[in-house]
Amino acid sequence: MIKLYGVPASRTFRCLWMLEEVGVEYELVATNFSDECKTPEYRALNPNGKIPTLVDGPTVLWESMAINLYLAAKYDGGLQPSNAEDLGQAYKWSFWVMTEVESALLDYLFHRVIFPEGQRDHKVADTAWKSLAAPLAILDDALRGRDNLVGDSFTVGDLNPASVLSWLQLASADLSSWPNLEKWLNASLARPAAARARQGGE
Ligand SMILES: N[C@@H](CCC(=O)N[C@@H](CS)C(=O)NCC(=O)O)C(=O)O
Repeated sequence: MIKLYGVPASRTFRCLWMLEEVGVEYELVATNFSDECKTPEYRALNPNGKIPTLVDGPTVLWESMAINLYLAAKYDGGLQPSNAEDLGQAYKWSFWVMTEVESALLDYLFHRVIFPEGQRDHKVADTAWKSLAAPLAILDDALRGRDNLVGDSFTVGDLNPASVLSWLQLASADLSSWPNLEKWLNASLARPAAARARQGGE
């Protein structure tokens, strides 16, 4: 059976969401991101000592976006774009969200919400928020007049960026400047599979 190592309140959520969408049987092997992912046994699977890691038979994969692109391609959950052109777009949004958005969004989340008040640097949060305006506007433009980023149904090309941007919801960020993005993100995160993933799956 597929094994996913991690905990829901981490980037593991992204892959749990994908597994729930795909509907394949899997086991979540609870592995936290402090000490449990630093053991020699775990590092043999993922030398980075980070979660998540997916083990599917002989295939061992790390990097959350790669895991999800693999699951979409391998299992027939309807989340794989139907042609090479749309697949290219799904790769684009997956790499883009990791390179252009994730780091600033994490700064924003930690310094606005996660750290205890005394450890928050509001300047870091403000700078991060300013730097997010351009990429969020790009996403908003791409979603004008459409429900999905890629093709005409929900695919991994939506799930991957939405799973990263779920941190905006966690931070209760005001998205009213980007109404197309806000509508798409709310609709994506309201999917039953996303709700199950937040609880760590069934
Ligand atoms: N690019 C990796 C990042 C993985 C990552 O940083 N995971 C965090 C938890 S959300 C972690 O394991 N951190 C432990 C550490 O940095 O020591 C991915 O998307 O899978």
